[in-house]
Order: sequence, then structure tokens, then C-alpha cells
Amino acid sequence: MNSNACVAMLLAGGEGRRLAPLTASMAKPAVPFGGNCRIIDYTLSNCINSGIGTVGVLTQYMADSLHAHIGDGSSWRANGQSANITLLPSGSDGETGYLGTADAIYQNIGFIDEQSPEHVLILSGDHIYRMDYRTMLQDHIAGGAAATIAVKRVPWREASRFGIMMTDERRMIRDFAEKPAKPKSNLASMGIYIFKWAVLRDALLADRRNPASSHDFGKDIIPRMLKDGTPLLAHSFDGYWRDVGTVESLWEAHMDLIDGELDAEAETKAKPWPILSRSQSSAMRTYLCPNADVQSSYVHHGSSIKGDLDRSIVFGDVAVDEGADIRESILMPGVRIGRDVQLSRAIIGEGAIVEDGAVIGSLNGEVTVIAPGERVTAHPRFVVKPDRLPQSMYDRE
Ligand code: ADQ
Ligand code: ADP
Repeated sequence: MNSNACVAMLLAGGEGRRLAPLTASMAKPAVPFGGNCRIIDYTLSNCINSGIGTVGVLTQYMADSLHAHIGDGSSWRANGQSANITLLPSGSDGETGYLGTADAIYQNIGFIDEQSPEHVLILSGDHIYRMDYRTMLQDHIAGGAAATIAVKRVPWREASRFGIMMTDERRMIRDFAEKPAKPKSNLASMGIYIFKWAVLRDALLADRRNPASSHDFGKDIIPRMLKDGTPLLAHSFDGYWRDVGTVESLWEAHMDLIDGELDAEAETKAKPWPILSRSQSSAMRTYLCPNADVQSSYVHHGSSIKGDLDRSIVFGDVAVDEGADIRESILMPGVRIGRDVQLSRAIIGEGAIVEDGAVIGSLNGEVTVIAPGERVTAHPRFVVKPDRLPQSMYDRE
């Protein structure tokens, strides 16, 4: 296969309001994930591992955070494979900012035309999954569809967060509703599309001329194609996949990582599938104090742990002081946790400081987020109520 037969366009410019305050100073795809990388690294690594030769990364909101992370893209190479990763910030052609996901692609028609691809793969920067896009491309080509959408069943209670569809026995899409209040099925669009470039190009030009359009794939392009009778194929994906666009789903994906679910892959298990990230200094050491009780947790380079950890993820350059008790929590890079601090189901943003004795979160309640750089004093903002804890799970006596 000519490596430019399919070009990838990675949408990474969304504001990520539902991830606030983690996205106050960075784009959603730049939010730290998993102890050693950022959310966008999963999708970028999927591109490299799938042998995609050209990846355009479309940035808008807090673009600098992504540009600093990706740089010249040279960190994303593995198994002798690399890609030409090009940053495509909005407004660079003297155009207005990207009006929506479809407009972002429209404004980069020139970039895609230069590659003269047969197909274009459209990706999101805020999903955690390992997927071999070659399998989907083969399905798309064999099915002869104008467009193929990757799909997955999601829990019914979450279905209204997604594009929801109905398919026929040939997997052709018959009905599609973007984020319906009353979903008719739980078969969700993963927001991953492969289009014949000639078909998408025409659709983008027509969409641009439509004053009623919001220029979005899920709201405008897909429903329009369906209405026009364009053949749309559903490609089902069996592996782990999560849209981490909300605080709850970001926290849950970290717990999945701890539970080993995220690495139990169907499609890519037999192949080396590294998740690559910006190279970091390897000279940093991790210190675990002999008194620290660390259970089912990940601790990354350059951290110092004197307190207890249970089902938690600690990024690099974090310090946890004596007597601290950290449960089901995520400590992002550079976090400082003082003495006797208690955290339960908390996400502590980059560089935040939690002072001695502070108590944050509860084990059966909602996830609590502390903004990057915030300083939390010992006045308990959210107190863990011991009577509400599931004692059997956490009582170590
Ligand atoms: P959403 O997840 O709501 O739904 P959306 O907010 O449109 O999708 O963002 C998709 C991607 O595009 C994100 O990575 C975002 O950062 C990026 N993006 C948003 N606006 C952008 C802009 N102006 N410029 C550049 N990038 C931008 C979509 C589909 C649903 C599907 C879900 C699956 O519309 O049908 O179910 O994805 O997660
Ligand atoms: P249940 O609610 O039935 O216990 P899970 O929440 O574990 O099920 O999820 C069932 C399936 O849906 C899994 O394959 C999982 O990967 C997928 N899934 C769960 N949550 C999400 C999400 N937020 N986004 C996408 N897929 C999800």
C-alpha cells in the first residue's frame, strides 16, 4: 500500500469544557493521562503503529499546549515506522478560526490535496484506545462505501453522549442521530471516519455554502450524507475504547488502566503496539519510602512517595509526604501532597499543592478535580465521611 493512500487528520482543537478545570490552560488532548503521557498520544501512536504516513493535527483552543508537546513529531516513531506529523493551527491561512470539526477539515483542503490521497481518516484527539486503522481501511475498501464509521456499543446510560445509529444486516447505516435525548439504540459512533477523499471534498464544499450548517461531522456532514443516499458503512470495533471528554470518564479510564482492562486488547494484542510520547529525561529516580504502603498503583519517574497509595496513578515529579492516604486518585505531574492529606477519587491537576492535613473527595461520591497550579489549604473542602465508606474494601486492620 502506498503510505499516502490514506492520510489522517486528527481533530485536536475542541475546548473540552466538560473537563474543566483541567482544560483551563491546555487543550483536552494535551491533558496528562496514565502516568507518563497525554491523551493525544494514544491516537498519534495508533497512526504510527498502523503505518499511516501523513498525520495533520488540527489545533485551535490552547494550541500552544499541543504544539509544545508534539514539536516536530520526532518522538513518535517505533518499530522502524514514523510519520510526517504536521501541525495545522486554525487561522493560519488568514481564514477565520475553525467554525466546527468539518470546517477545520474544509480549511485544510489544500493540505490534503497536496498528498492526493484516495481516502482520508478523520480522528479525535480525546479517545483512549488501541486500534489498527488498517483493519478499518480494508473493511472500508472491501465494502465499497463512500464513508465508513467506526462503531461500538456503549452502556445505555451513556448513549445520549454519542452519535447513535441503526444499521441493516449488511452493516449499512440506516438511521443516525447526533447525541439524541432518547437514543433508539446503543450503537455509538466513535467519531472515527474514513471517507473517499473525492466524496468528502464535495460534501465539505457543499456544507460551506449552507448558512444553516454548524459545520460539524456529527451534526451536519453525516446526517446530510445519509439523507442524500450516500452509502455509509459501520465498522465495529471490539477493543477497549473510551471517550475521555468528561471528568468521570477520565477518572474511569485511569481505573481501567489499574484493572488491566486497557491493555487487554483484542485487535492489537498479538502485535507490538507501544504508546509513544514526547521523550523525557531518563535520569530521574523514583523514591518509595519503606513505610509507604503502595497497592495496585503506578508511580512514575522522579516521584517521591512517603505516604500510602491504593489504586492510584502518580505522574512524574510528584511528592507525597508522610501520613498521606491516597485512594483511587490521580496525581498529575509536579503535584505536591502534604502530610496526613487524605484523597479519595480525586484528580489533582499539574503543579497543584495540597497542604498538610487537607481532606478531599469521597470514595463513593463524585470525582473531585483540583485545578492545575491550585493551592488547597487544610480547611476541608470535601470531607470523607467514614460511615459512608465501604469498610470491607478498604479496612486494612
Ligand atoms: P464529540 O466528542 O462531541 O462527538 P466534538 O466535540 O465535535 O465531538 O470533537 C471531536 C474532536 O474534534 C475532538 O477531539 C475535539 O477536540 C476536536 N474539535 C472540536 N472542535 C474543533 C475545532 N473547531 N477545530 C479543531 N478540532 C476540533 C463526536 C461525534 C459523535 C461521536 C463522538 C465519539 O460527533 O457522533 O459519537 O465524537 O466520541
Ligand atoms: P457496564 O455499564 O455494563 O458495566 P461498562 O461501563 O464496563 O459496562 O462498558 C461496557 C462497554 O462499553 C465496554 O466495552 C466499554 O469499553 C464501553 N464503554 C464504557 N464506557 C464507555 C465510554 N465512556 N465511552 C466509550 N465506551 C465505553
